[in-house]
Amino acid sequence: MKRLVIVALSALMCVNAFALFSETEPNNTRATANTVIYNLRSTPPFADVGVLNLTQNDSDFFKIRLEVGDYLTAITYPINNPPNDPDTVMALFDATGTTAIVFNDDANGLGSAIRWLATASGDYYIAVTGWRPGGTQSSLSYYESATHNEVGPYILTVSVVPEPASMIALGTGLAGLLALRRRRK
Ligand SMILES: [Ca+2]
Ligand SMILES: [Ca+2]
Repeated sequence: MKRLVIVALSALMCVNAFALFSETEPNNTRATANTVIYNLRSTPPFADVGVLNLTQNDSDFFKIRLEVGDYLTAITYPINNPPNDPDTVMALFDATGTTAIVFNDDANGLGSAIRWLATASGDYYIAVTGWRPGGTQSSLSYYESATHNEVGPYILTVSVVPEPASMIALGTGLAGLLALRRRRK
């Protein structure tokens, strides 16, 4: 019983997978998105972090698998002159849509952050590019046909946790196990 509780607690408390991912150019479109996060994916909760690089007119696309109820958080952090350079813009797209599900320009300094509770299971794409004046930051073309002068390294962290309901269910189950254990003593 004790071991079961420890295993359950570990599943609740720990990040299952953690790896430093990188990018392979070209990854400037949804069609050429890097699958590194996609391939590393394990059962949530999990998190990964990558140190990536923007060059002039560059964008970076990463494919990720989400199931209904998965809560995605992605954050970019500029390294050159933190937290402002390079100035990033980030968006989340599904497999076919040309309008972002969510997008953000500045969240921490000029870095970006997005959060989304998946309402449909499927493949999604995190897109990061450099800020430029004008343009529509929710549009796929802002990322796939980027024109900007934001150059330099940035950190991208990606985490996925289960929906709150399943976390509550797991917590209730743990409380039940502990109560059962106390009664048996
Ligand atoms: Ca790129
Ligand atoms: Ca920004």
